[in-house]
Amino acid sequence: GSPEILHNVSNLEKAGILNKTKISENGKKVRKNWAQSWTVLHGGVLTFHKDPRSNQTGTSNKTNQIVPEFTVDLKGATIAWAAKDKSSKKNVVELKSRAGAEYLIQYDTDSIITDWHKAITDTIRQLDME
Ligand code: I3S
Repeated sequence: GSPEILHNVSNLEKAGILNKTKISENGKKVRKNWAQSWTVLHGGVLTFHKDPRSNQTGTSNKTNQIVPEFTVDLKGATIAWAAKDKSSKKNVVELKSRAGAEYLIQYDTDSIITDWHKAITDTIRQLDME
């Protein structure tokens, strides 16, 4: 019944717009493909959704659908502020999954990326204790 625990639980749920790209898969570098993504942190999993604007087919009714693109299981993942040589962008966070994939997430507004960094860090710590 501690308020700290309640506070942490609410921290583990988050959603918003981020810029993201995968940078490696199975230890192999892949070409960056920066794209804006509706990003949801829920149940220890990050889900990146396709940018609806990249999927427009005229006036079709599908243009506003939010379609998941890929997920990152945060169990066993690591997070760090990215070194300068990882990207020319500001406020870049590097996320490595236990499965061995690496991603960069980025947002120009300091407070927004700081909140994501904290939420993901807290989630990883929480999962490590389970
Ligand atoms: O780390 P890199 O390879 O310099 O990343 C840049 C490239 O992916 C570039 O596209 P091309 O693959 O067409 O060269 C992107 O447009 C840049 O955004 C990437 O660098 P930043 O520094 O923005 O992460």
